[in-house]
Amino acid sequence: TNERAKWFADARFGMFIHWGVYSGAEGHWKGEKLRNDNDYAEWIFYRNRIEKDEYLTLLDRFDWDEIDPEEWVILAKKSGMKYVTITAKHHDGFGLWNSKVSNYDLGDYTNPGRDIIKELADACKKHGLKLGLYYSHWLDWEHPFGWDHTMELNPISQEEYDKYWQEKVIPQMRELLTNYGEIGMIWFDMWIDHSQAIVSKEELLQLKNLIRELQPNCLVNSRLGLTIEEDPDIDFKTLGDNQLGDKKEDFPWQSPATVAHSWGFHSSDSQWKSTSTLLKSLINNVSLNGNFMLNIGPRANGDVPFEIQQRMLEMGEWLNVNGES
Ligand code: JFZ
Repeated sequence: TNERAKWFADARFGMFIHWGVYSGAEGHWKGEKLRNDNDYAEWIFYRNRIEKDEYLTLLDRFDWDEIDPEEWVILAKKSGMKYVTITAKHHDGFGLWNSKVSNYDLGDYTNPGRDIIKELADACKKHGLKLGLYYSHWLDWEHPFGWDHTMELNPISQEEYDKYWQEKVIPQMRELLTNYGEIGMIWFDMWIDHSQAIVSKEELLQLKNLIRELQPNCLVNSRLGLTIEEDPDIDFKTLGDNQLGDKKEDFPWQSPATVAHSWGFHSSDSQWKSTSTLLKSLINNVSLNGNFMLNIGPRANGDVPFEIQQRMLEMGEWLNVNGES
């Protein structure tokens, strides 16, 4: 494996954090449930066709005095996790930091302006965990030229999409890789072949090259939209959501997983996996030299659902007795 990814291959266990404006909706909008078959709470902006300014009224439900990202890091640490990856920008296009590139971000909608990426970066440094940033590059439902992936809402041209790319994606990535110290990984999210997508291979390579230039040690996952087979410079492969590994590979890989169903907090989620099921998934992947990244979807006040905390802490106790360190 490549030198850059060695820490990751050894890390084994990480925390995924899905938290954003959608957390305030808890999977419901004006008495309606999420439309369509995809009931991921973080998709509500798109599924329920919410207007982009009205969507931000959800921020009124956030309790800014209560929110402390260090608590998420402490939970990760107690659970035996070695890194955390947060949704810096999910598909809704809203940045959790103070972005000078866009007005659709936390810095512009909190007073005094909050920067959750900075707070989380500081907490990670303090507790010795690596920081990963999820950045939705392909999809951005907020930008007029971002992609809603079906084009049913706003058909856009290749030129327009490139404008979104050069105006928002590239400069925001520059901010994230410049202002927060060492970033362990950028976690991209795209699940179709780039030849079928509006984003071009050139744009994907531009993005990867920017990361290599600004932070040569920062990892890039395969959901950038390039497979390891296609580009051996990709650091690790991300399997499908909740898909576990079934064989050893020549490269590092990872399964992203949820404790229930939705990634963002969803008040109707009730099918919690048991601690032993989650431990078996972790052990399965570790035995195949893989990684397991388990998600928390904190509420608008920052609280992690009790059911998730309990299971993660039990996993941490098991690892204390049976883990390598
Ligand atoms: C994506 C996002 O749409 C979702 O909101 C969440 O962030 C998740 C981690 O990633 O959803 C996916 C992406 C890829 C697959 C399935 C769901 N896949 O490859 O099976």
